[in-house]
Amino acid sequence: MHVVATAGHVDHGKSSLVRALTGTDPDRLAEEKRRGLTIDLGFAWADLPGAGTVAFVDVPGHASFVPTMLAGVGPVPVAVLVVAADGGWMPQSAEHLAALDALGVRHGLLVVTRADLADPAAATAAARAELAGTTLAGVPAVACSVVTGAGLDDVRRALAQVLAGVPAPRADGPVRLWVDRAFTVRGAGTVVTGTLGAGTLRGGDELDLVTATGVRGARVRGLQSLERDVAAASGVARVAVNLRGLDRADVARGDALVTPGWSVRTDVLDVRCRGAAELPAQLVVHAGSAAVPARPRPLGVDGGDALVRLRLAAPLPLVLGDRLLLRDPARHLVLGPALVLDVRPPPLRRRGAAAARTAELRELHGEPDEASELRRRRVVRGADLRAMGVDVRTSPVAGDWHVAPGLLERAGERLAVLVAEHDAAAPLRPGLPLEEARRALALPDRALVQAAVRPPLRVADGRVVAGAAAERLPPRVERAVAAVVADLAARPFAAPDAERLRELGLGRGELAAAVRAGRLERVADGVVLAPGALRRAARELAALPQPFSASEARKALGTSRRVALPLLEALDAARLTVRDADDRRRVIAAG
Ligand SMILES: Nc1nc2c(ncn2[C@@H]2O[C@H](COP(=O)(O)OP(=O)(O)OP(=O)(O)O)[C@@H](O)[C@H]2O)c(=O)[nH]1
Ligand SMILES: [Mg+2]
Repeated sequence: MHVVATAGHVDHGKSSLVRALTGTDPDRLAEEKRRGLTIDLGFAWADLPGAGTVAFVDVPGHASFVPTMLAGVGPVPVAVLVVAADGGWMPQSAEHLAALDALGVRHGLLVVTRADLADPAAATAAARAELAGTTLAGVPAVACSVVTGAGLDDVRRALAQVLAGVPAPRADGPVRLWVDRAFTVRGAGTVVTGTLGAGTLRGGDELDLVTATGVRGARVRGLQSLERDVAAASGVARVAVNLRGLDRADVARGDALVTPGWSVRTDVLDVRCRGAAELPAQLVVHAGSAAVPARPRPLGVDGGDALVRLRLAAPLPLVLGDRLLLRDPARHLVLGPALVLDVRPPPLRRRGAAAARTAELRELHGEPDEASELRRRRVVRGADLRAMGVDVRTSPVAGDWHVAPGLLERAGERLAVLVAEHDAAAPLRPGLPLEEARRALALPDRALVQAAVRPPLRVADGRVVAGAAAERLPPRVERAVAAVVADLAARPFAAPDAERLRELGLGRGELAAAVRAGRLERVADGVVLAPGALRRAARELAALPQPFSASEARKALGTSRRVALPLLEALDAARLTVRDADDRRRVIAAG
C-alpha cells in the first residue's frame, strides 16, 4: 500500500481530485458537504493501475486549518500538491509547500487542476518555479480537469511512476503510530487511526500510548487497514487500531502508540534548525500528528543552522534524528525543519554552558550513533540508548550500563589512588567503601565501581581494598596485639581486662581492626581472645561430663564469669555447643 497526502490552497480542487481518482468523496462531514470545504482530514483509497492500493489523506486548504493539514501530512512520505489552473500560486500553496519541504517529503506530484477553467501553463510554470529549491524540486507536473476527465489518466500514470520510486520502510523496526483520529465503535470500543510510517502492527501487540498527560499500556484488540480486518499491517499503511481497555476520552489526535521502550517522552530537546533565521519567542512544534507550543532558546549557530534548545508545553515521544516542523502560527510561517539532536540534553546551569553545548551540538547531525552518545554521556543504560533510537551494539560493562571507551580504565586508576589515600587516613579500617568510591568517581551505580576494580585492588565486604592491606595492621597495633596474644599463651581464656587493653592502647577501633585482620577473636564487646580460641574452648569442654553447667565450664577453662558467660553464648551461636532447658550445655561439635 502507498499513502499519499494532498496539499494546496483552499478550493483548488484537492478533494475533487481524490474523489476522481478513488470514487470516494473524502469530505465526509455534513458541514464539509454543505460548505464545499474540507474541514477535517479525509480518507479514500483505490487500486490504481500500476501502483497497487493507494490511500489518500486529503487535507484542508483553508488557512485556518493548517494545523489539521500538518497532522495529516506529518507521517506521510508522498504528496500531491494541487494548484488550480485558474487560481495560480496562492498563500497556502506556499505554506503547504514550505511544510512539505520542512518535513523532508521528497516524493510527489504537482497537479494543476481545473484545467477546463483556464490554461494550466501559467499556473504550472509558477508552481514549478516555487518548487525549485525545495525537497520537491523537479517532481512531475500534470494538468487535469475532474469535470471533463482530461488529464486524469496522466495523473494516474505519473503517480504510479512516482510511487514506484518510493523506498519501502523497515517492516521490522519499532512502531510509532501518530493518532489522527479517535472514535468509538459500538461493540468494539475505542479505535484510533493513523498512518503507520514503518514497522509492523499485529493483533495482540502491547504498545505504549503516549499522551500529553502520561504513558499507559495499550493492547491491540483488533486491527483494520482500509476497513478490512487484518492480522498485521506494515508501514506505510493506513491503519485503524481497536485498543483494549481504553476510553475514548483517554486518547486524541497527536497522541502516539509506540513500541514499548522505544522513544523518549520528553519536553526538552536540542535541535538543529536548518536554515532557520530569527526564531520567535513562541512557536509550535509539529511532530507526526502532534502540535505542541514551544519556547526556543538559541544556543549558537553552525553555518546556516541554528542550534536551539526547545522547551515544549507538553512532552512528545521522540528519538534522535526525528525531523520536526517549526511553525509560527501568528505569521502563517513555516520556520523550517528541526532535526532532533538530543532528547535528554544536559541542563545548562553554569556560565558558559551554552557555548560548550553548542560546540558539542555542532558535531551532531541527527544520525543516532552509539559511539558518539557514549562519548558524550560517559555512562548510560542500554535501555535508555535504545529509547533514544540508538542501535546498541556494544555489551554492557555492568548490569545494563554502557560506558565511554577508556572510562573504566581511568576510573580504575583513580580508584587505586583513592584507596591508597583512604588507607593512609584510616589505617585501622583499610578499604574504601563502594558507595564512597561511587560518589568520588561520579558513577551512577556501585556495580560500575566494581567493574572498574583491577588487581591488585579487589572488592571485599563492600569495600575496595588494596591487596593485602586489609590484613595488615599499623605497627603500633601490631605490637599491642602481640602482647595480648603473649598474655593469653599461658591462660588462653583469661581475656585481657579493660585496664590492660587501655594500657596497650587497644580501643574499639584497634580491636575491630585486629579482629577483621584475623589477629584476635572477638567473644563480646571488649572481650577478645587469640585466634582459634572458640574451637579450642569447645575441645576442652568436650572432655567434661555432658551436660555441664556454666560454672563447671568456667573452672575447666580457667577463666572468670566476665569471659565465660559471653564465651558460652558465642559457642552456642557458632553451633559448637547447645544449651538445654536447665541451662546446662553439651558440646555438639568439638573444634
Ligand atoms: N470546473 C472545475 N471545477 C473543479 C475542478 N476541480 C474541482 N472543482 C471545483 O472546485 C471547487 C473546490 O473543489 P474542492 O475539491 O472542494 O477543493 P479543495 O482543494 O478540496 O478545497 P479545500 O479542501 O477546502 O481546501 C468545487 O466546487 C469543485 O467542484 C475541475 O477540474 N474543474
Ligand atoms: Mg478539500
